Amino acid sequence: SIIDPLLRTGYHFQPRKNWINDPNAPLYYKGWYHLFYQYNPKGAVWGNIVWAHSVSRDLINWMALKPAIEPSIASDKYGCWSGSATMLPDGTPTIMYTGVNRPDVNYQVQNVAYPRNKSDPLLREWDKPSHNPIIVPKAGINATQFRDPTTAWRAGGHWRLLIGSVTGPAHGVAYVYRSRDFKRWTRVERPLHSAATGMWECPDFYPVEAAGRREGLDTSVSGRRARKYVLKNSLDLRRYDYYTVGTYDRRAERYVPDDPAGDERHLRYDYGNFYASKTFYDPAKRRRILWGWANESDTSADDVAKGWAGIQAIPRTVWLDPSGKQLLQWPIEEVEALRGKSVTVKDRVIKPGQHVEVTGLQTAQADVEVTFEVSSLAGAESLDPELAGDAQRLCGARGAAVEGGVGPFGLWVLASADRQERTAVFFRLFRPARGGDKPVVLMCTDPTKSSLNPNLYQPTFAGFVDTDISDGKISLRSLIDRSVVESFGAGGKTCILSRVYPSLATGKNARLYVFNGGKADVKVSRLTAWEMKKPLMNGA
Ligand code: DQQ
Repeated sequence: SIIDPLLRTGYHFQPRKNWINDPNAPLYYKGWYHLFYQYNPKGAVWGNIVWAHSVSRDLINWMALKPAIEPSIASDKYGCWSGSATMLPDGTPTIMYTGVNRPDVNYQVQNVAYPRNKSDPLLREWDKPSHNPIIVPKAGINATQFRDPTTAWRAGGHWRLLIGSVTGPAHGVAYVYRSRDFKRWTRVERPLHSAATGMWECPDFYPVEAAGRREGLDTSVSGRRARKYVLKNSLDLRRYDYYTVGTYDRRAERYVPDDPAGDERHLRYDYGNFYASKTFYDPAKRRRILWGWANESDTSADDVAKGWAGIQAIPRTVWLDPSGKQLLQWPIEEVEALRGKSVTVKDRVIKPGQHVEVTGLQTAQADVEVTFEVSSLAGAESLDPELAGDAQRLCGARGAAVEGGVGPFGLWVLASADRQERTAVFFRLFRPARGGDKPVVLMCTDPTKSSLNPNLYQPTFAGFVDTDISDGKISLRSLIDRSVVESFGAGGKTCILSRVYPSLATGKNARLYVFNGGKADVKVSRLTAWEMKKPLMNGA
């Protein structure tokens, strides 16, 4: 079993102990970042859900406060589930969240809470006004699948918010509710959007700046700046978050994805372990920040033995890619303040079948940035048309240990000295698919050799990288944190978070390598690895 304290993360968000899941109502107020999250005060499995609360000056060093929202009224007596924050025009933050109001079935209603003392920058106390619940499921709505209100946005005298649900057997749906006074909410008959994906949990909906511009927009921004919107849903059935980019017609209260097949293509924030995510607008640095939850991949018996389960991914800045077709994501710049000792490798050619260790620093808790260069794409493998559209299956069939043409090349992280244990984060190139002219770039995380412990969930995670690799260059960044490997391909086009639990490659015994499992030379143009310090983490 896994009770090695060296597997506990160092700089990813975690409380001192117990179970955590969804990030809730992230917000910035009077110089402090707030994060609330789903939390079981009584143990390391899901249950007894309250809103735990932490505050930070920099989104990296965290101080735990007492839970902000706990069951206390009829409409949240059996659980305070996920929700979001909205800033009212006078600067008051409000929280809207789902309450479970029946013991026998998970009957869901929506509640609101206000800060008791607006002059407290830490927003320690929250009041639930007597007009709760503010939204209840009426006829035609599945009351047991009706939850996770979004941040509300305002235009033309009306507030609007979304609630995730399902209609019929399997249509994910985002209902729109409108209000003038934030108290009485009425449903707009037609939902904002829906698709045949199963239940939509934790919807998120926000405007983005013009393609390629990194600046974020407040959720209520309208007019010319808010030409494009992002709609994200968390798929209960598949346990991942997907999004589309599209346009929002405020009058009709409808959202239309730009890509008509967007709801089938399933662009994901992250192709690994990342769920129930939520963004917020940070007015201090004018950016939109994404929080997402990563659960454990060990057994729940292990979680009980460890006394903790679940982390939040490193907050990511999100913005629209220059192509306008997808988002880019990058770890918030503040994480770089944790960088300590570093080692740089330059212009190092890795021959076919070779691996090179990056020595001179500890890498159990590290940040690695690397740029690879392949001299020729001529030897790239051809793509099996059966697998061409399915990154996950493609990588499952051609994992890190399967020799390729150009690639697999990348990093072995959290590796033991004998490399028996290693987690591979890598790229593999394929000749252009039929009809295409660009080589197909696959990014994978292969944890199948990550641990000698046999009782782990070790799925291979993969996504395609929509990048022009004609100059032969591609970059990779990995945030390594003891039992987390969080990777960003091609400047944040494709991201993969994976949980691994080495038995040998822990603490000082964790090593870092660059490997090349293809038939063509690969050059490391530049690699820098930094040891990462431990921030203040909720008193742990
Ligand atoms: N988790 C919450 C729900 C949400 C789900 C309950 C997503 O509100 O739909 O803990 O992980």
